[in-house]
Amino acid sequence: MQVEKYKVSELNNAALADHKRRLEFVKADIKNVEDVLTKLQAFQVAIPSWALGTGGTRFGRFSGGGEPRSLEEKIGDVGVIHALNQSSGAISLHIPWDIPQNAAAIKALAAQHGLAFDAVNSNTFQDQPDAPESYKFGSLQHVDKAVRDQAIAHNIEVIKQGVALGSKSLTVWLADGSSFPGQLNFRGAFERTLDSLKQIYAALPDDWKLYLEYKCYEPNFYSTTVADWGQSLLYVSKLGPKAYTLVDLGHHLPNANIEQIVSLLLMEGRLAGFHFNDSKYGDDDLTVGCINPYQLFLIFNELVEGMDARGMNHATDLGWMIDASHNLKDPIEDLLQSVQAIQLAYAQALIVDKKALQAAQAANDVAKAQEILQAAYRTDVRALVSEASLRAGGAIDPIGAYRELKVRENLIKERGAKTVATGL
Ligand code: RM4
Ligand code: MN
Ligand code: MN
Repeated sequence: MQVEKYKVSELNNAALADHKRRLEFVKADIKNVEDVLTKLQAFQVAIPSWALGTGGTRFGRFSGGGEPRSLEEKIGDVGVIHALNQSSGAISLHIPWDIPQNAAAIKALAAQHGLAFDAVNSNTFQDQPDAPESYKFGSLQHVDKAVRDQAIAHNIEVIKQGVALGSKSLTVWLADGSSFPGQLNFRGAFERTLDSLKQIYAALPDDWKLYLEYKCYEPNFYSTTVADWGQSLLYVSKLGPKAYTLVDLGHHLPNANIEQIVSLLLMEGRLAGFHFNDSKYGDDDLTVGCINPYQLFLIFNELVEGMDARGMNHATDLGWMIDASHNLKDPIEDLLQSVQAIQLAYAQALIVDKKALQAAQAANDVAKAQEILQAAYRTDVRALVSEASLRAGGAIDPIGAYRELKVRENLIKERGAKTVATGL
């Protein structure tokens, strides 16, 4: 379904007076407002192809209506999101959940919606029906070379698919690990995994990056072979300059200081980027910013500070991706909320008074430092995000527009009420 530009404009016109009033209010207190708006407009967050349908829990899946039945329809859904917010100009594919049969046609379709392909993701955490070897006891870590070879070959195949789509990075997330003490020799598993990763790394084109994602538990309950940022950093340091550590916000032990991890990975030049989501207990894959928006702001504060210190381009020098799953909400609404939460945190980080913060830090003025950070966090920057969207040709209120335009109702008419998308 195509979102008509003129309909978005009509809705924007109706909302314009209120929007302008809110914008003037927030602008009065912000010195660098044009800079913030320019940066917000440039900032794009990739939508995962596996999050466009309703996700399941361990016990069931309650599919919503009009879910995309094919990669083409998934691209159409990301096109809807991007048309409304002008900030979701990329899609990240999980293979083989999504296999582009005709890469040139898929690429052309994506381009029609203004979409590029972000990182491609391999999947060696599920057995495929026609595969000779099983990943029951791991993939790149497996004790049996035949299993490792199959997993390596799959990753190389995913790189090839990504090349055909114009992607520039491979994300490797491994479910490898062990569920019981004694099951695995940790050092042996590390060495085998490293050796497998080296073979994948060797197949990377020159301008590609390998993102190694860590996760402290699940599906293995005793150990995972890339468990935390230290272990990921160890692998990527041994692999070479094209390998980076990917931070998925849901993959830490409770109360981990993720912003500090982000700061240090950036300092080392090894931060790949993010799988954004939120969580209360574990890898809950909830809407970004729905549980702990302050943490998200603190992460962006480190990102802006650290990227500026290294002269990095905020929009292009890291991978910005969502990795979420929606059991109850309409996935498109959930993704619109997620992107907006990221933009809000980014905008708030951009308005932190950095000079004043540095001075407070140098003077050990703890209360002042907190005041400075929280002054930015407590600023209502929603009008700035709306203005960036408006200037880029999107909606002042993307979710409101999605509802007004009855997108889901139309998708149900087009696709039916009982469709099920591939993915989580
Ligand atoms: C994992 C991890 C990966 C994602 C899979 C589906 O927990 O977050 O990034 O590809 O889930
Ligand atoms: Mn992830
Ligand atoms: Mn995850």
